[in-house]
Amino acid sequence: MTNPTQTRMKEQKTYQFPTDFWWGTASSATQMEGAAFEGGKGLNIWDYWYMQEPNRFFNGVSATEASNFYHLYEEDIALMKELGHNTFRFSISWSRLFPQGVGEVNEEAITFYNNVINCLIDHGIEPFINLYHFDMPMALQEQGGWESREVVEAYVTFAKTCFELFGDRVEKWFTHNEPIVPVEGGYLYDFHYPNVVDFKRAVQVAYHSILSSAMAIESYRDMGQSGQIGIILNLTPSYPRSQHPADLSAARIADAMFNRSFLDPSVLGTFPQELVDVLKSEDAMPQMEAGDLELIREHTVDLLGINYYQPRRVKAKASLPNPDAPFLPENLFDFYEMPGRKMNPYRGWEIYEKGIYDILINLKENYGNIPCFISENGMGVEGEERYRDENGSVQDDYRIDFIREHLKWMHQAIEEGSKVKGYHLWTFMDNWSWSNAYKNRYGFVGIDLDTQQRTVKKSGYWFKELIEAKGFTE
Ligand code: BGP
Repeated sequence: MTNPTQTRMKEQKTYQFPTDFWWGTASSATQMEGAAFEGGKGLNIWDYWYMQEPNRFFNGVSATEASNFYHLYEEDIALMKELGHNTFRFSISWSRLFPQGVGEVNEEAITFYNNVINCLIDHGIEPFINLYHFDMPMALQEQGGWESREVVEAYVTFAKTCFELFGDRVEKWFTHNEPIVPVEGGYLYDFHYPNVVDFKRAVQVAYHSILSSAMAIESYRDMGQSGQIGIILNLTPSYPRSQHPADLSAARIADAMFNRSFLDPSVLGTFPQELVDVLKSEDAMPQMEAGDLELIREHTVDLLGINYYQPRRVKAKASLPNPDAPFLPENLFDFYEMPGRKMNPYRGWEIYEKGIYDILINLKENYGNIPCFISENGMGVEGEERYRDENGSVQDDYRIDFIREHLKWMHQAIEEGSKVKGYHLWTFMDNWSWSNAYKNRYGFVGIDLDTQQRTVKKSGYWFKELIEAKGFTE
C-alpha cells in the first residue's frame, strides 16, 4: 500500500512580482572601486585610518585595491547585464570628486562616473546613485566631520555638483546610506574613525546628517531635477521579549533611537517625542539654527531605501548601568537573544525573514505607504571557497534560501498593499567590508583576490532566472 503522506504533492505556490520591479544589487565606492590613491582621489577616513591602525582591519587588508571596479567597470557592468539586472546602486566617492572635500573638482572623477553611468544605461541598467556611504573626505574630518556645520554646507555643494553633472541621466538619488552607522561606529561604539565615544557628539553628528539630507533634497528640487530623491536606512524592527509593559517600553525606546531617529524626520519631517525626551534628559540636544526644523519638515523623501539584515530583540533593563560610564542607548534597555533563533554565524546576525514584512507593513500603516524598495539584504559567509565546484563557481544554496525566504515575505507585503518597488542584494560581487575587509563574502559573483578574477556563483544564475520569470514557484 502506498503511504498517502508520501504521494501527496507539496502544494505549489507562485510568487510573481510586478513586471516593472527593480531587480539588482547595491554597492559603495570605498568597498568596490579600489584605486584609492589613483585618478586624483583625495584621502577619506578609511584610507587615513588604515594608515594609522592597520590592525583594525581583518587580516590587515585595506580598501586600496578593493574589487578594482575603477578599472574593471566595463566587464563588471556587462556581467550585471548578463545576470539580468535592471537597476544598480553605487555611490560617488566624495573625496574622488572633491579631493579636499570642497573647492576644486577632480576632472578624472567626472570622467569615471560619466563612464560608469553611460555604460550602465547602454546596458539597460538604471543607475541609482547614493551620495554618502560612510566615506568622509579626510580634509573635512579634520574640520570636525559631521559635527561641523561647515561640513554640512560642503556636503550640499557636493550633492548639487553631482546633480548638475549627472542629473540629466540619473533619476534615482539617495542622500545617505545608513546614516546611523557613522554615528554608531564613529561616535558611540568605536568601530569607525574617529573612534569617539560621546553621546552628545553622536547626537550632533546624527542631527547634521539629517539636516544635510533635507538640504540636499531642497537643492535637488530647487534645481528642477526630474527624478526622485530619497534616503537609504537600515531598519531593524525592535521585538520585545514579552508583552510585559517594561519589555514593551524597552522595545519602543530602542525603536525610537535606532529606527525612528532617522525614519521619522526623513519620511514625516518630524522627530519622535520619545527620542527628544531622552536627549533632553541626557542634556544631549544638538545645536540647531533657526529655520532648521522647518527645512527638515518641508523636505522629506520621495522614495525610501530599506536595508534589512537582522531584527533587534529587546527586553527591559535588568540592572542599573554604571553611572560613570559613557551614556549609550543600551542604558535604557537590554538586548535579548531569542531562544531558537536562526543565525548567520559568520556575521553574528540573526536571520529573521518575516522582519522584512513587518517593516513594509509598518511603513504602509504609519508612514503613508511611502514608495520604497529593499536596497540591501544579503548574507555574508566566511570561507566560501570550500563550496566551489570544479569550475570555481561557489554553490551557495544557503544564499539562495536566504533570498528566497525574504522574497516570500516581501511578496506577502505586496499582496497586502505595500508600495515596495524592488529588491537589491548586497552585493553584486564580493567586496571589501569596513572592518571585516574580505572576511565575509556577499556577492552573486565571487572574486579571487589574487587575480581579481570574477566567477558567478550559483545564486547569481538563480537570480537571473528569477528575474526572467519575474518570480519563482515552489
Ligand atoms: C550595510 C552597509 C554595507 C555593507 C553591509 C554588510 O550596513 O550599508 O556597506 O557593508 O552592511 O555589512 P558588513 O560589510 O559589515 O558585513
